[in-house]
Amino acid sequence: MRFEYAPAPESRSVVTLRDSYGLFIGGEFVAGSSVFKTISPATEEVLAEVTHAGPEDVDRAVAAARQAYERVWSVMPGRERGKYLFRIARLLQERARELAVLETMDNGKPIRESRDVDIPLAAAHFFYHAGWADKLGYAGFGPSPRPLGVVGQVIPWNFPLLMLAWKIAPALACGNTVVLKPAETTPLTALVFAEICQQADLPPGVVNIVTGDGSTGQLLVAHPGIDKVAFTGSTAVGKEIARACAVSGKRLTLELGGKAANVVFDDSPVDQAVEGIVNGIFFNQGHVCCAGSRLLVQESIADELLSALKRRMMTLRLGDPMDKNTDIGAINSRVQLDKIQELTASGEAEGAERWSAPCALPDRGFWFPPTVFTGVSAAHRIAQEEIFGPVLSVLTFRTPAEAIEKANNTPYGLSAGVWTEKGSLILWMASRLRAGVVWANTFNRFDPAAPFGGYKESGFGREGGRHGLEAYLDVLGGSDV
Ligand code: TAP
Repeated sequence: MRFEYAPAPESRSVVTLRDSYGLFIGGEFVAGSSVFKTISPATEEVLAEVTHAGPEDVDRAVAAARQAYERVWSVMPGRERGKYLFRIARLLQERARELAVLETMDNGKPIRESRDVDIPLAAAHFFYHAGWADKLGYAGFGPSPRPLGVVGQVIPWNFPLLMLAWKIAPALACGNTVVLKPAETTPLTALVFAEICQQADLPPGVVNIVTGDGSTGQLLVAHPGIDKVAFTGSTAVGKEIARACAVSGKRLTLELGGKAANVVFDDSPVDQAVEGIVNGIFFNQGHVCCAGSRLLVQESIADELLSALKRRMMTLRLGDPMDKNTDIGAINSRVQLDKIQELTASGEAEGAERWSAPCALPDRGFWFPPTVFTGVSAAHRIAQEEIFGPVLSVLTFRTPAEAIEKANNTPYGLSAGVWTEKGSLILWMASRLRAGVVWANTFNRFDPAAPFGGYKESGFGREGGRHGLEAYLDVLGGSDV
């Protein structure tokens, strides 16, 4: 049954947008070489003008980070660093509503998700890593692991503030300073985060934010003053960065794409599995690296499960991301929409059957309806390539062994899901799935204490948990932090 809801738009009044934003270097907002505009993908309205950092700007930011590293941050006792991180975490909570609204305006994701997932998890990452700052000697990397130095961090647009938190919180907790480049289409919450660093009295230069496009990212990762690069984004760009870092001796972690299998066995409760499938692929419009974009369903329940899934998809509300009833928001950019359209057209051309939930798409902005492809074979592009949109490819299997073979038949290895009531089958599957995270009877669960990362073309290194600290420590070092 479909309930009609009156619109319940969240107010934008909590956000004060500036007309233009500078770069955040050495604790201050400074002008840069040129500017670009950031728009709302739901309405195409211009939100603000943002500075494009060129070579001199990146030089300045790296120099500020180096100075802060040598004079202040690397010599500060861990318990003092921890206080700053706790302060940032509390400020993120205090400004949570403003950050959630701004994230939804700039990214297009439903306010329910930015309010209930992105911002609380970003604060949780700072709380979690604040706790580690004075306990690094007990993390299992020797009695006094040392920081690495200045870290260059480049993040994507799908979880702008959350990805920033995943990068900055562990780096700072371990005693490193950072220069971070947010994605071109979603710079605004990173710039409010810069204000939060000022509010927290973070020593100048410990965090520097340089906005810009891929060329700014390229300048940052290639900069000789950077000791470590941390990147989240596409596998194509990740490979380019890996090549650049290989000859420079910089430390590197890469969190790249995925094509996760969500495997549903015939003994799983169908309604619960349907919720997990919907959450797995339609959360954040499917702009999720670990999205459950390939549904592997046991043949004997395929018809029943697909009917239930389509019924559920017909209840999903697509539209204004600021409306608290909205389930599916806007696609983040025209470029991403084009990519989704191109890949879904290839699915039809290669013989798969497309079904989209009937829903009216708004006239302005970038939109794509929740879509399922059946009759998909492992060779189809929609079974192999990351679509990064609200599109599910369905394949069937008969035995657990066949499920494993199909699930692992991908160049990626970031995440997977298993749905069955048999605990032994969950363990059997989890030990054979080549994926960094395996969820059982749930999907898309995140916790700062749980390490996250991939195999194969999904990258290397872990973020979160004790394992995530290793990426920001010289584990062979000797003196105190
Ligand atoms: P990318 O094009 O790879 O962009 C990621 C970031 O890198 C952006 O800030 C981008 O800047 C910058 N960049 C682009 N070219 C660069 C270069 N040559 N050198 C250095 N930096 C460069 O990916 P995207 O389109 O933003 O994000 C979607 C992809 O990211 C998907 O494939 C998704 O799977 C992956 N992703 C993975 C994860 C994890 S945790 N594994 C998480 C989120 C997303 P501009 O935005 O200015 O172009």
